[in-house]
Amino acid sequence: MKVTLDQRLAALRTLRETGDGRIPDALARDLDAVLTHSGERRQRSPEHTVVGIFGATGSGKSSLVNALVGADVARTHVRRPTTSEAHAVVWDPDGAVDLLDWLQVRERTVRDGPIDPRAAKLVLLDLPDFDSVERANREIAERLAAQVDALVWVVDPQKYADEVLHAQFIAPHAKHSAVTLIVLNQIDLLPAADVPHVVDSLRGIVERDGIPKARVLSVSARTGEGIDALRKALGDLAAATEVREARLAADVSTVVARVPAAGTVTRPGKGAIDTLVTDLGTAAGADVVAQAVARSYRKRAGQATGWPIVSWLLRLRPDPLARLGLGPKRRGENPDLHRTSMPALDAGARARVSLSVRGFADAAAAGLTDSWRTGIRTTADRAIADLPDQLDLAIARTNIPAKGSWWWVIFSVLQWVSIVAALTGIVWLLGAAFLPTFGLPAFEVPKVEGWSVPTLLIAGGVALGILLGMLGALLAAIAASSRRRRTRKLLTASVRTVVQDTAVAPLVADLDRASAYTAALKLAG
Ligand SMILES: Nc1nc2c(ncn2[C@@H]2O[C@H](COP(=O)(O)OP(=O)(O)O)[C@@H](O)[C@H]2O)c(=O)[nH]1
Ligand SMILES: [Mg+2]
Repeated sequence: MKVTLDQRLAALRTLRETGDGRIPDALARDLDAVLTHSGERRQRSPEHTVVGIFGATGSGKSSLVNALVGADVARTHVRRPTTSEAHAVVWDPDGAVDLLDWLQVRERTVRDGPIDPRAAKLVLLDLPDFDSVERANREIAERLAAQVDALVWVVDPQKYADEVLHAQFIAPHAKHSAVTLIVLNQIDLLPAADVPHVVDSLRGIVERDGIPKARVLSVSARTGEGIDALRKALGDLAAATEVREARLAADVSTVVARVPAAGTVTRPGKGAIDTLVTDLGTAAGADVVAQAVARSYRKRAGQATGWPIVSWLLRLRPDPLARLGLGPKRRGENPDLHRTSMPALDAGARARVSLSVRGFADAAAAGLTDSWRTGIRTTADRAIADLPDQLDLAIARTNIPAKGSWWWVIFSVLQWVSIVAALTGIVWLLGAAFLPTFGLPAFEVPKVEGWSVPTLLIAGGVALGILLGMLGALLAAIAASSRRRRTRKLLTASVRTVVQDTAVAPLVADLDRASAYTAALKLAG
């Protein structure tokens, strides 16, 4: 599928946006220049073809323009030492005025009768020497070399092989070959037999400049030899409606050739994200909290279901959850204010967060080039700075299972029943033993199968109490460990949200940006 200039320019814009801060400043400026230039040129007369005549001092640019036009419109060496301003020759000023204003070409000559039937919309520019001693002149030539639709390089037999001419001026426009003509002027100064050799030699040099496709013509502005062929060549350029686009396309190619690749993008897999979540959860104290939930549960279960004679001792121990500033949320309580007082992210934990996030980011950036890796690291650093508070808040906001269990009440009631039974037995026995000493009537202690009932009550009460205590402890241990797992799961879910929003999403956004950049580079190039 052929990519249109519009698509390439759109891709160039994407490249500029996604590459911002990732590509060298000078390149970014040149991308901007191409984007601005293309936008501005396309707003102006697309029918006109602006052809610039470029060359060194004395190569005969002005003479050539005069020869082409067939009149002395341009100032030549004889009358004035140099051409210090661009001078335009137009045949159809309608629409060309705006174009010339944009090109900042003030000197204009309007002519009748085009130099070629197809060149009615031609705009011919006689330009200052690109090697002028005047800097302002050189700048005009350079600026217009970037703006015109087609370029004609004029060389003469003495200086056609000049290194500076080729290396600094022609070669940088290599991508513009489709809109470039190379003209060897002043062939009247060469023996006719030598002309083909010089042209061949020039063609060889131009090929080495990287422009194998450029047309090379030989002319004499003085004798008029070859001028008709040049007129025809300019007619070809003017007739080719795609010339203007070809120039812009060449600009895009030239600048895109300098845009560095971003490397390969590797998206973090589910495994890597899971590991990061687990690591950061641990760093944020999720394990500590889960452990505290289990311990707190066992402690409170012990208080509620243990043998009351000894279980009250448990009350003296502090609740591990309360110590962390966590516990069941009270109604109307703002969870944001309910910050944990646990040492969630001390220096060590912060170091672990930093290490995990860096490792994660480095793995994601592994295939990328330096500037992109640096960008990803900056994103990672921002995440590392934000994560401690976010994680702390996530842990504090999580509604952890800190309430008691329904079966504690049953155990509690049964424990009191066992106590009451034992006490009843004791009082009964004491009564049976001591009432007669106070002169009160003695009573028979009833027996069941040879066992005295009060003794059975005491033994049964104590045994029930101990049994209930042991069973309660067993159930509490099982329930506590399930709560520990549930807490870890809840905390992991909270941590995952934070890690996703604060670390993974921004890093993936960076990777997406690199992908968009890579796709744009491919499309624009
Ligand atoms: N013999 C000869 N002289 C030329 C030719 N073209 C230009 N000249 C002379 O070269 C000198 C410089 O010409 P000019 O057009 O001012 O060159 P510019 O500086 O490139 O604009 C002038 O003296 C011209 O007469 C040519 O084809 N043959
Ligand atoms: Mg001149």
